[in-house]
Amino acid sequence: MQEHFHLNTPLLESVSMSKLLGTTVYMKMENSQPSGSFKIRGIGHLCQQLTGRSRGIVCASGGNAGMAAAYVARKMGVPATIVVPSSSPQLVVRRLQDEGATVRIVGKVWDDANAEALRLSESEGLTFVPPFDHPFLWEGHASMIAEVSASLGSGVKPGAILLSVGGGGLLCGVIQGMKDVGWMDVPIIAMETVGADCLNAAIKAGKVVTLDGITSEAKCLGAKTVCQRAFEYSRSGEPKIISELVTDQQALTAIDTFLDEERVLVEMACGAALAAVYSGLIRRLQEQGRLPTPLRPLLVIVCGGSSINMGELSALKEKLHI
Ligand code: PLV
Repeated sequence: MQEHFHLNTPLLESVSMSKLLGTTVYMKMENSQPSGSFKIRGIGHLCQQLTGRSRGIVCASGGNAGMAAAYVARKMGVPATIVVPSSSPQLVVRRLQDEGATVRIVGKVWDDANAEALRLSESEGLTFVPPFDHPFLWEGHASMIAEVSASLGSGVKPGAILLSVGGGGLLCGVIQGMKDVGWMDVPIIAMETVGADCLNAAIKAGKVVTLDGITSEAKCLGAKTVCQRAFEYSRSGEPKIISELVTDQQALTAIDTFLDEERVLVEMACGAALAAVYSGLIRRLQEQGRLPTPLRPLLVIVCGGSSINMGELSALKEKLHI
């Protein structure tokens, strides 16, 4: 079996973001992974650990976990069934089918699709692949921080790490990687959109809560409940997690700016993190003393995503009046 499915992605310096923030901004380009997002790291690792002689895998996904699972299944020669909610754009369904997966559309949001995936794993004897809540996923995602640390060179630490939160798997994986390289004193800025804000809601409530629904267009951030481990990290204070929200408009504007400046198209889930730079949020956190001034280099996890193309971008702009 091949060693792993993910690639060592480029760590690029963004001239335009560095100019905006007055510090060097590094972008970890997870959009360039096979299957289009960081998800391949965790899902590749998890499938290697769990799948063995599996009859097939089943994964419920907003899109990208499914893309990664379908890719890995194809490489491993096992069938993949991906369950997506009806909120996933048609282009995701097509891309999943192009990967060779059987696609089922069930329910309105990811949580509905997940219930169906669990049912299918039992009734059909398929290996269940969770998109964000599993230690093997976090172990796999952690490799991204090991790569960044190796690229930056020994002794160089970022001043903060900026990422998006859906169900919290990326957050847990990044923290795992930070533990491994001794970066636990580096704060994380954990971004969600209003209406897909399960981590922020849990922090406010002081306990894990389940959102009534997902009203954001960032469907790949649309888990109604954050994973327990992510919430525990947010309480532990190490690393410090700054949980912030942006609007869909801000996330969409960020995608547009990123396309212009870096010539890379990413989806709304990723736009949430980018918006922290472009909307002035990082600067505001510095003014409030929640991030240091001057700030050592900022590391942005460009998590990527396949739920976007030029048509989808135009449709989102129309819908959100931008
Ligand atoms: N997307 C998951 C969960 O959706 C999925 O099924 O694909 N950035 C991108 C591009 C993503 O696709 C996701 C998660 C995230 C960020 C957030 O990662 P998480 O869920 O590990 O916090 C409901």
